[in-house]
Amino acid sequence: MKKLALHWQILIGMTLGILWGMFASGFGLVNFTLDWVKPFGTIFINLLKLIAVPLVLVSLVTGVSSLSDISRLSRIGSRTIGIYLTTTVLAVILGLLLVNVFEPGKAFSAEKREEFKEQFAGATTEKSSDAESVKKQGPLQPLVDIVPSNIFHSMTDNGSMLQVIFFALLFGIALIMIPPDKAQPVNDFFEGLNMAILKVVDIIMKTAPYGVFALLAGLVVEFAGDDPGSAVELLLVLGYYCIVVTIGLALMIFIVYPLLVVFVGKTNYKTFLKGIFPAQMLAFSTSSSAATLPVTMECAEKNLGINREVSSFVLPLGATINMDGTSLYQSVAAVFIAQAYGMDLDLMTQLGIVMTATLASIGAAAVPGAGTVMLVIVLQQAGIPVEGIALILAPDRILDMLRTTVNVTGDATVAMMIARTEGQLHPVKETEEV
Ligand code: DAS
Repeated sequence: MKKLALHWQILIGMTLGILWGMFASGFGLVNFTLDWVKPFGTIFINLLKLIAVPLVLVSLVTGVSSLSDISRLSRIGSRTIGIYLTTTVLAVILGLLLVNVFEPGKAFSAEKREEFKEQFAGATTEKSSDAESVKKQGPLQPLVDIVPSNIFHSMTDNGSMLQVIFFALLFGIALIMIPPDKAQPVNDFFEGLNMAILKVVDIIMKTAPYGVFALLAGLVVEFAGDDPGSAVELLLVLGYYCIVVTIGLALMIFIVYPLLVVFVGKTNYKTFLKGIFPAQMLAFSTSSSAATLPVTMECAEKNLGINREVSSFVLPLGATINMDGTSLYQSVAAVFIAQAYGMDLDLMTQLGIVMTATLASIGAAAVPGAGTVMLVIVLQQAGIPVEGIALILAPDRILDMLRTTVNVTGDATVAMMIARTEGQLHPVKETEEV
């Protein structure tokens, strides 16, 4: 029997995981699932994070050093960042339009809104301390944070992917500038290292169906607990809020990106979606653009025919600074909380949200929940009660799965646009598809 393509295996793993979670929460198997199933999901995510940094470092060095000249790198870089910023601002504005039209926060009853003021008064103080530390650092801090003082520290769990990218760019440019006979052995070494790392990605991906099963089983039992029938009104309004976010994210996937892929990427959107589907499924299951990056790059190269010169630069950068799904979510969440507290935000405040949600999504790490931590900055800038974040924490993990899927799709869209306009596409070999 022909082996099922990876994305169908992942989809089956996800479905069985959700079904197991629902069964477990209804039949008192919550602790069993958290103790004996969820850890395999954590192992899977760790494996992906293990390979993400070495992959970015090595593929970026090989990608950059293979560029014929530095002028092409600066052209690709400036165009990539320009398009990333444009799609992010567009996502924020779309989010603001939707939340002001649908007004999900106003669906709460008046007494519920009063209740929020007391109930959430002391919550999420640690989140505001995060924002405090970020605010104290001044306007150029995001620029300073890009330059690493110790590349080995940048590669650790609490390091920074942007710093790894900075180092890889610098090192790759240096390889272009030194005499070819001196650079060749280094290029050969990195080429071999890159092949080995891609093989590791292949091995890890064979465990994906099992990893996502465990991830989603754990998520469902955590969200439902063993008392699924609680707080009906809160659930209904949160459901409405989730629908508004989901409509925005769906418009990005089915309207905004198709226009860019078809008219600039000159590629059939169905082909594009099929090619990036494994990465989307993984983004959905892991809620981490960084953990998904190895697969996003493999899909871009093997399924979409994007040359490594582009994929190794555009995708790691996108996973770090381009989070359209996150920025749209932050704009909806901020206004939803303001509405729940009975606040009407004027146009200037909402325009301020466009700027802060764009910056917050650039600064958000490509890991689960990062967009919610950075939401604190958006709320503070707009004068919205930060404790309101507690309102939206319950469905956050599920929305994180959806917005991470949009983040990854947005990165792949820009990679497709750059590859097409730079003439950096190669024929796709059916046998090699992920
Ligand atoms: N989970 C983040 C990512 O990996 C996005 C977010 O938290 O908003 O893209």
